[in-house]
Amino acid sequence: MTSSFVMSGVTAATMDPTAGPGYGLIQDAAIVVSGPRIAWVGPAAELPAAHAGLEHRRFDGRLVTPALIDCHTHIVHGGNRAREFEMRLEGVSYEEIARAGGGIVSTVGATRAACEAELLHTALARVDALIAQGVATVEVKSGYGLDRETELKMLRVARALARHRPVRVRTSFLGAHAVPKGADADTYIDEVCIPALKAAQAEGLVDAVDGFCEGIAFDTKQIARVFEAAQSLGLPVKLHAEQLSHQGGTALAAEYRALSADHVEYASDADAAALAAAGSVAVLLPGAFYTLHERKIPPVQAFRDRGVPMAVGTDWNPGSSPLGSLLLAMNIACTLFRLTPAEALAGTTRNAARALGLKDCGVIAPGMRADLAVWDVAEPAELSYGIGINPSHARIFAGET
Ligand code: DI6
Ligand code: FE
Repeated sequence: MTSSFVMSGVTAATMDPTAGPGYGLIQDAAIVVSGPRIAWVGPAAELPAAHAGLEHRRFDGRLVTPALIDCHTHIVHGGNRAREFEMRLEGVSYEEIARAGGGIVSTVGATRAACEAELLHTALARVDALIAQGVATVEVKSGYGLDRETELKMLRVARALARHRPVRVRTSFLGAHAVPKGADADTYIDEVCIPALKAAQAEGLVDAVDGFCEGIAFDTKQIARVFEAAQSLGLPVKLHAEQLSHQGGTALAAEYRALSADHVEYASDADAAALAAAGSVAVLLPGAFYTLHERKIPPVQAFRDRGVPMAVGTDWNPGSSPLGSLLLAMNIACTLFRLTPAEALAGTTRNAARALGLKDCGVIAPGMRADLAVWDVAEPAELSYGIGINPSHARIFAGET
């Protein structure tokens, strides 16, 4: 049941860009929630008389932010790859493991073997962990099927998550994630990936189309064919680009006015300029950087200088980023990529919404969805500062607690 109420006794980090850079902080704030939307936010002393008679819920000076948005995950998958973690610690690289038939392709085997109920069960546990940290919107990718049946199965499970939990799910079709064992990459793209995309779209399972542009995956020509198919279906695109090497994926993504280019460790200054011109978001995924012992830091200063919005996601997947905490992703983004805590929070709210093409969340402002997170902290930098700490006090999802 949604109702109308006033959240009072809060500090609000509105993340409203019109309030200037930083958190858009309002001390001693009040937030009016009206059904599933925010009706008003401002200093409590200025609460309009029209709202004064509503039920007041007091929060004892706690911080309220937009609910968090994890804009890049692979939380629907079978199995785990702990053995590869051990192998990497023994000195074998991620690429070597992938070329030897491990990596993404090994998760494909486990995901094909799992039934929908099993995949849903494990994915719900992951969604619960995110929700417990104030997350209200989660992007979920396919990409561990690499055949029509399993890609669609993954996307159906992703859609089911939102029927089982108070969470909003955006799906990305990631058929171009890896070349299946024994297949030819071009044949796979044309005869399996693109037809599977069309079938998934026909079932209403796709919100965006993603790919992995990398030496161990697909080149720009192959990804361009997938993007052409996406465009003909009226679907926006995004891309895993420049993660392990520079392949030109970021420029390609910009050409197709992608919602986002993700990872982008090896992106150049020219890539940053292209993203800025296209209005695309750079999604930083520090969990994969950390897990793979990467050295090349994304060109954060170039993104700042060019005005490229930066988002931060978990990339939660069983191989390169078994990271189930968006708060920890924010911490690593600050410590290893040198984001400011304000940039990290913008990266999991306002800019994460933009990376998903969502205009109704990620900011506390009138008319926005009442997706809010209440934290047991005094100031917003604490959200990025803590390591492995969860200060979540409450979460409001579309106006409901
Ligand atoms: N880049 C990533 O970090 C994940 N996918 C991708 O294209 C890794 C997926 C995996 O290792 O299973
Ligand atoms: Fe990923």
